[in-house]
Amino acid sequence: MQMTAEEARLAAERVMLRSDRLAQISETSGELTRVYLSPEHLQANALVAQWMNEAGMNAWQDAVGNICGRYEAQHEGAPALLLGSHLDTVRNAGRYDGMLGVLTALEVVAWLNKHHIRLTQAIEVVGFGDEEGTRFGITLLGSRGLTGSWPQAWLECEDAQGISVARALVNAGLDPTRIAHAARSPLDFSACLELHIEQGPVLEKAGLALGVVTAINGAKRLNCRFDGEAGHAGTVPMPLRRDALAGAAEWMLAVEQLTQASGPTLVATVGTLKCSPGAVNVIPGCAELTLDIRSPSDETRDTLLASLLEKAREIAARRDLKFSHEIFYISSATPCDSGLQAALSRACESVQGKAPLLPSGAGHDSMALAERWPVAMLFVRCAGGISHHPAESVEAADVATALQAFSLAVLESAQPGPLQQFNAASHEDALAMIAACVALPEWQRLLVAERPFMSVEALMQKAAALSERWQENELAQALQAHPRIGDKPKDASAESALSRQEQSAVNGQDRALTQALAQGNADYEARFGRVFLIRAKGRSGEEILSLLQARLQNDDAAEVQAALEQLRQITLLRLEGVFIR
Ligand code: 2AL
Repeated sequence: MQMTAEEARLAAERVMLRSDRLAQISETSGELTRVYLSPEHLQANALVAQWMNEAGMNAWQDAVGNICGRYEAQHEGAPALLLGSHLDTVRNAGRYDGMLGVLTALEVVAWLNKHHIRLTQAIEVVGFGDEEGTRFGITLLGSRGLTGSWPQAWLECEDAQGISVARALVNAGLDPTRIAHAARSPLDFSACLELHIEQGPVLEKAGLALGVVTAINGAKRLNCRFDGEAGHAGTVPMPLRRDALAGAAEWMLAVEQLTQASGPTLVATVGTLKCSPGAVNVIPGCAELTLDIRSPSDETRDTLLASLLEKAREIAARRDLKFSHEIFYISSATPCDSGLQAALSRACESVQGKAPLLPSGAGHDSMALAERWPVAMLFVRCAGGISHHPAESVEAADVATALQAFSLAVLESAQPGPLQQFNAASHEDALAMIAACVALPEWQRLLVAERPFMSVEALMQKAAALSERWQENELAQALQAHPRIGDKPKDASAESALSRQEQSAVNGQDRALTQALAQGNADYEARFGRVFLIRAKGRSGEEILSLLQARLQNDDAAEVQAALEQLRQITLLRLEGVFIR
């Protein structure tokens, strides 16, 4: 079942009309400005709630003013896939930034509802009340309501009229003492998908309607300064000058060149420059400038920043200047979940043949949501990359393509992943899911008893911690039926199937290797009285053989520890195979 091109075309038409309709709800006539907790915000919420109801959802406004709707799963109360974006705007805004994500999410649900499709997970659509931070200068109030990470101090922040967040909540009919009621349990949502306009020119340049976001860029901002010596513009010969602005200028060009040479996803900007004394006939003694540097990876950002600062120091030394800097803002990059990215990529490939990957240079609700849930984003091309401007625009045809792709990704993602299955399964079924990882019933039982797990990482951590308890007894027990390395397990058990895959490097044709391993296994068994065990995945036959020979030199106690370590590695790799799609 898939949204047809005609269904998508009609749904996109509705999205365009509804975007126009929402754009009329503005505090300024003739332009769009809709800020958090304003009468217009509440009006937009009411309209979206009505559309949610029409799409077969139950709608409610939460304790921080987000408008939320739930489309129930096959079984009531199942965890939900969260879709949505924000309904607030900057001043004199465009009509798609944020709203497109809410309106397309509604269309996906309306389509499910029309075809009576209930998924294993529910769908919740949220129109966040504040992402832009236009009114109070603090951002992501809506999504941070859901994550439960509103600092108490936010209630005292004031708008330009001196109205505090607390007062604005009261004025909007909300209760500042009930903020925590907006927070959702980590188990409420399996994941979050946000569709958004790109707000940049990359997709338009590539000639594609859709792209999959790899990460939301992290940033650092710095105040920088070159100090030299002011002097008479007429009397000081060129070689004797210590011109701070000339040093800064040389550095600015180096920033541009080094950043460009560092790869397409890094950006660095010198956005302000002030020189003093600042007179036509005076050599600049001081140049102050700011640097903004962003990247989808904190590591590559910091590597580039180190080389930019090194360059500044080198320029300063050569020109007899002093360079100094201070970092005044840091935000970490938000990587998108790889499984969800893959689902969005498959969906994009299916509707537009290609799935370009790109980072997001702008901040989004998903940044906050990622504190609790896996997130991913689908970008839609916008004309000229223009955003935060009334000229912001998208093509209805692109919205139709986006709806087809987004609905495919939703269908795929709202079916339960292995972690949800494991969390929801009966005790016996959950045991069966992990039975082939290691033949240790007690370890299996303890792991199953620890359910539910909030994430695969949490499960892996618990599994690793439980495996740290293993001793010689567990080793003997786990190895009772374990195949020798180099032997092809012949039975049809799930564990044997895994073992065959893992051992592919030594299942090959190399007779000399096979013989040497057989001899090594026999020596090992004679020496230690159990099967030689090694994590085979990722290792060549030669490496395995040389490790086998090295391990034969171990004393008994050291070898127990070495074998246990291998057993842990094999078990955790198998567990990853079960839970990471
Ligand atoms: C194995 C096995 O089955 N998988 C693996 O990585 N190593 N067996 C063994 N004797 O080392």
